[in-house]
Amino acid sequence: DKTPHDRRISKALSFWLRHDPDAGEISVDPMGWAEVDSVLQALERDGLPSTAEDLARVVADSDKNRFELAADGQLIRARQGHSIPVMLKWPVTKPPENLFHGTVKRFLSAILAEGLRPMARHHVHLSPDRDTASAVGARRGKPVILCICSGSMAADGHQFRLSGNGVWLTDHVPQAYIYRS
Ligand code: HQG
Repeated sequence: DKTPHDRRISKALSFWLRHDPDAGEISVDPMGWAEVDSVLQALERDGLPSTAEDLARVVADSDKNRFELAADGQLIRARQGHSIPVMLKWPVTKPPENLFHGTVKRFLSAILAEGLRPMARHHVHLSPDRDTASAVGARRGKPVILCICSGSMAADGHQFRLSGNGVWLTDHVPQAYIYRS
C-alpha cells in the first residue's frame, strides 16, 4: 500500500499539475508537461523532500494512472482532470454504446435539467463501467450511477476522446442521452 508520504506527493502533484502550478511555483506547458526537477524543488519547499525515484514510484503506483513521465523521466504531467488551460489532444475515439457517470443525488435535478457539464474541468468525465463510475460518485457521498447513450451521441456528431488512463472525455452530455440506472 502507498505510504502517507507518497499519498501527499500524489495530492500535491494533482493540485499543481491540474489546477494551480503557481502554488508550487512550477510552469506547465500547453501540453500539460512540467519539468521533473522543478516539481522536486516544489516538493522540497512544501516539506515533502523527494527523489526522482520517489516521483517515478508515485506515478507507477497511482491507482488511476493519473500521471505520466516523458522525455527520459525529465517531464511529468497529469493525464486528465485539469482546470488550467492545457491541450492534451487525446485521440478522438468511437465510444462504446454506453458509458457511465457516477454522481450524487443532490446534483441530479440540475443534471437532468441541463445535462452533464464539465463544471471546473475541461470535459465531462465518463467511466467505461459501473464499478468505476460508482467509485467516482462515492467521492461525494452515496453514488448514483447514470447510464449515458454514448453510441447515439457519437452517431449524432458528439466527439469523444479517450485519455491514456481510460477516462472518456466529452464536452457536454445533453439530458436526452442520460438514463438513471
Ligand atoms: C457534477 C476523479 C450540477 C458531476 C474521478 C460531478 C474522475 C453537475 C461534479 C474525475 C452537472 C463535477 C472527474 C450539472 C455535472 N449540474 N452538477 N449540470 N454536470 N455535475 O470532480 O466526474 O481522482 O469535476 O456529476 O475519478 O466527479 O481526480 O467530475 O459530481 O475520473 O484522478 O459536478 O476526477 O479522478 O465534479 O470526476 P468533477 P467527476 P481523480
